[in-house]
Amino acid sequence: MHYDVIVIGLGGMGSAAAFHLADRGQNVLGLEKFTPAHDKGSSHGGSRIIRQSYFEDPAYVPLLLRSYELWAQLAQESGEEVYRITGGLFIGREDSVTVAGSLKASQQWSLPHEILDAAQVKSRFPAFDLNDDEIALFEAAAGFARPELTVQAHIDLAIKRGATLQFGETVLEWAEIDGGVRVVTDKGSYTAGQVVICPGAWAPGLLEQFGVPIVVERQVLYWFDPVGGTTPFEHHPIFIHEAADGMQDYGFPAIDGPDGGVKVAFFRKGQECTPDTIDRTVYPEEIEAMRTRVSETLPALDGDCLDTATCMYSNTPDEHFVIARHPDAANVTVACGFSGHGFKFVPVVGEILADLATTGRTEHPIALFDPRRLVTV
Ligand code: PYC
Repeated sequence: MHYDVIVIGLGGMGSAAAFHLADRGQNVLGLEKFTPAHDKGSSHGGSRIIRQSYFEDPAYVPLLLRSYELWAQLAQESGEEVYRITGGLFIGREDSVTVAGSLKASQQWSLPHEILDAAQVKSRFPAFDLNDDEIALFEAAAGFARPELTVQAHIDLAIKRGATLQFGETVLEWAEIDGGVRVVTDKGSYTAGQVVICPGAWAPGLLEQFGVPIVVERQVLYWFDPVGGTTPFEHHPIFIHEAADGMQDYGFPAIDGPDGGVKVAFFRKGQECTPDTIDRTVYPEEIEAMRTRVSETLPALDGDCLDTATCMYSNTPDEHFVIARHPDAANVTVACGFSGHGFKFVPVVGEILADLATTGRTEHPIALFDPRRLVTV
């Protein structure tokens, strides 16, 4: 069967691309090896931080501003709370990447923000207990997205716009053919004028000749029962805290009620893995290390660990994304290497991928994501 565009992988990025393509009237086939909004990759775990004062690089800010517009549209059209604004604290020493980088992006793009010292943080958000040499940038526009609801919303809306989305179907190979691309799966063979590949942690296998070195990393998510109950955590900002050793931990309000606990994690502290070799067991010493670290900043999180989950990051060497037409395959567009900070961009990446697949270009500033900066073969 022939389509305008085939989207391979219907996680966060692929489901958004399928929606934006179908919204433009493209005849879309989406292929996903697992079930809708599954928990085997990188788009699950109940929550993902959204923020604009982007310490990774101010160049991301225009994309974030557009993403926020699209988050609002997605919430409106799906009727789901796909995101919530809670405010966010970015905590560390004044010269830490987290604080200095957030401030740089805020100032460069005139984003509303406040700088709070440890006492001001404690007075505004009593659950926090910062070291005296730590400060925080508070961004009122920060909050969290709901990954599973977001993926499902994009899937539902793509289908509503006429896309054909097939689950439980594994792509075995793709190859350029005259005027397009052939995609072979374990169930069939399809052709299209264009293919968009959103492989997530499967990038190293599916994009072997691409030459972009992506390292897949196991990540653990933890839900702690706060000592004294969840009430102080219910209307709480999201946070990212950078300790003196440079390691970042992050967390969310208590968003799943009194029995759900408070979700926290380390931002990058994982072991290299593949989707086939990832160890899904979470060990007591990992839970202890997380509890020790997070309770330095939030003493009440010294309580029981109620739940854990694992997921995967797909890291590029510079931790910037890869979004581009494939350098050697004119009818193929690729989005990968989101390096653990991509989910907040899901709506705008869907729009960019639809631009690239339909016109070969985009007005969005994506020079930072050019794979040629990384190609090793
Ligand atoms: O994407 O903002 C983010 C983030 C922070 C920690 C993990 N992901």
